[in-house]
Amino acid sequence: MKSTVNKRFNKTAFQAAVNKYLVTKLATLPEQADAHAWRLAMEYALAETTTMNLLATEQDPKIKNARSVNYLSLEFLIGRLTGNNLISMGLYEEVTVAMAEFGQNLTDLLEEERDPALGNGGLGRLAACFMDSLAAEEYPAVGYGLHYEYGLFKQSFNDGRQQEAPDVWRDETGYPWEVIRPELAQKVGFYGKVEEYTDNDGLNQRRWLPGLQVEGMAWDLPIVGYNNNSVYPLRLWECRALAPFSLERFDEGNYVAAQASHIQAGNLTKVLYPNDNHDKGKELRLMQQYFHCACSVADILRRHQAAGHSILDLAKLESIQLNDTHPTIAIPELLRILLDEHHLSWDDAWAISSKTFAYTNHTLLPEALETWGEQLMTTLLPRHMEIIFDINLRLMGEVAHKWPGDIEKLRKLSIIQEGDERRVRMANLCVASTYAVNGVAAMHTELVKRDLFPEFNELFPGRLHNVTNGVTPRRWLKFCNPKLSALISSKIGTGWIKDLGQLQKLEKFADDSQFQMDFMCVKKANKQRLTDWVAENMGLTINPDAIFDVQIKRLHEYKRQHLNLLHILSLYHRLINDADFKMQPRVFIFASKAAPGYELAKEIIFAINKVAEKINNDPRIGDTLKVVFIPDYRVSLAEIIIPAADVSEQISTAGKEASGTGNMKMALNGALTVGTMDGANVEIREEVGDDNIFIFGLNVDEVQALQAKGYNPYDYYNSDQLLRTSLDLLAGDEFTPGQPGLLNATRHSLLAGGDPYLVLADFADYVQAQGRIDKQYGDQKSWAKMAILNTARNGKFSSDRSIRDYANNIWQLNAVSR
Ligand code: GLS
Repeated sequence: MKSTVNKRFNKTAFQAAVNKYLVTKLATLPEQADAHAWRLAMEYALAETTTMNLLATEQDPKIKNARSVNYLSLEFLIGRLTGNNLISMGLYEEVTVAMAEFGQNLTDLLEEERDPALGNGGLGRLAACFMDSLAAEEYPAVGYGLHYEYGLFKQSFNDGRQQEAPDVWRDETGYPWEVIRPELAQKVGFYGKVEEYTDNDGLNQRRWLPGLQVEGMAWDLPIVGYNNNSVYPLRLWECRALAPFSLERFDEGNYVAAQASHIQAGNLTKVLYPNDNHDKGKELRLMQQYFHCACSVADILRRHQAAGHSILDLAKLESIQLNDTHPTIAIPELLRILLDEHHLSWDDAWAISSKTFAYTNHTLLPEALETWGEQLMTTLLPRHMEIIFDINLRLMGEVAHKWPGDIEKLRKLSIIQEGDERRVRMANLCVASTYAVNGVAAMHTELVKRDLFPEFNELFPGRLHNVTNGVTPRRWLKFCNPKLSALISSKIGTGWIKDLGQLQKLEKFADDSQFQMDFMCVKKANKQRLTDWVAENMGLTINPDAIFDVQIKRLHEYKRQHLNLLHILSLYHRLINDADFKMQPRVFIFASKAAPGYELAKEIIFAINKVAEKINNDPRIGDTLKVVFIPDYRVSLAEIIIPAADVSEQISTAGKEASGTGNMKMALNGALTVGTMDGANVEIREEVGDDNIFIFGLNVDEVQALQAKGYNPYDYYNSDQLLRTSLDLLAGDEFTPGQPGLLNATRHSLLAGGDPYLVLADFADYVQAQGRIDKQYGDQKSWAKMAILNTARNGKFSSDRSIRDYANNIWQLNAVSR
């Protein structure tokens, strides 16, 4: 094995650095410092190493001359960095000892760190897992994102209703892991006009004269390669006003107006848009997107040219991966630079850009497919709009050539959507302008080919790929579940941390009684840890011997948290009204944020909270049924909940969840999935086998057939008594004493509202599947075996494998070890 940071660790020097930062950065002394100061000083001391390695990696000629990938994403939901970095650096034990000598407990210090919540949900978390795997696998990479001042809002409940508060993720003293890079700052323009001029060679050229300029400041976070010497940057751009601000206005003596541009510029990266799987089309959001793209593309070109490479070789050395359509404007931005600044011909510019960009589609939901009004685009980015029209003109030419006279095809494939207001379809722009497009799970990719882009698939054969998502085993097994990690390593060694497929070796212990006991003992300890957390933070007592049934993800109708709620209501009803009804004690655990503007999602949260309040305090129920809605779901909470899960709820309407990644995390940690044939559930089932998963509900084709035929939720409501009784519990004042109808919004959406996600259609089958789970849990031995097999057979879902798939099939990238 190569030399690693670990072997160079010098405890005395490290402790001296911690002392130095306590005094110089935090103005305190070891005798006076609180946990907060100790934690920061420790991080500053550790960041010395990561910053040095980041620079060394960046300067390494091997890296400069290697082909690399640039991962552009508006979201990186990185979570706390310290624990994970310690593991990657191989310093966890050493630093535990070094801090203990200061009288500080490392685990407690790690709990001090705020989560940088620079993303909404799965899409942002995937980007973070991918960065971890790029560094672990040593594929040269730079992540490009935004340095939001406020991350995803903090959630609390007031009488069961979601409240939002701003999330300040950085300390007043700064965030120790990041380093500012003023020499990498970029200027970014907006608005203004396009001008035609004749250059020195007498050629007609076009150029954009922006009306507003801002500055993009670069902040680098270190992405530390596991057990190697590579540290790649996650480069986050912060928007700042350019100084001196608007001189023109200043000269007019209009001091306040001059400040206004400062305020406007400062607003651009103030806050992350809190929408998951939903496009709101706000001007400020488009400005964020362009700001992100302009800074990132400029930086990619800067790196490329600084390494001595010709612009003509860009596509040979750089691949730019667009994480969803959010960074699509990078395409016209690169073209603009190649055309207007490098004065390449269209064909030459296009040859470069169309071989540089690749695009990942993360959703089929129509409301999430971004479009931007032509007028807004023309006002904000006039030159880019021209270039988009030029791309479309050529695309329409290709379509007309392939399907002569087929107006319908032109209409469908056009980047410009006609209508009262013309709009730019960002997904079409992506498919037309990239060399590879991928879906995120096998079934999702099939649906992209079959339903979303069938014509594009014909027009550009071979462009559409599948790369099934994955999760990093470092954070989602080794770090979050140290007890299970130790048990696994005691049986099969530690190779699984870098090669998750090795978990297969556990299969041979699935029938071993001792191993089953050890495995369930670890699960119990993790459930106890969550139980303690809930008691301490929510004042609620739950029983760690009950089934922990977990649904943690963004709140969305398609994810069907209300299907879960209906099942809970049915259990409650039966426990009270049916003396013969028996069930294993169960704790239903939810954690979820709703987009602040998504009213129904917030109503569903309210309903779950109100039902929980009643059930948890109903003496007739006792310990048998509990419902816990943990507020402020975030990465660090997931790290406590996932290892404690017995049952993983993955119950989206078939065809709606592109992949899911929580499903992978929980299965990996030994939870059994109850799920629909949707997203990556399909592949999890393939891996674990039908006997080790609880599949229920309509499949995609059945969903589509039912909808085509005309779905009527009342058909189910009228014919299924348990369903009717459960749903009607929401109508009265059972859970809101004295205030009947308060929970009606949820019920209404499922009946008169038409039940767009077929909750009622899947209810009966879901209840049955839950019955099978209840029965199975009664047989602890066979449950243990199933849980072990889930851990053993989920190696496929490592993001290391996803990244190797991208590297081999899309990016054509080689690893560079240093
Ligand atoms: C999402 C999908 O909804 C998830 O199914 C998927 O796992 C994730 C990562 O590919 O991307 N798309 C989205 O807009 N938010 C997501 O979480």
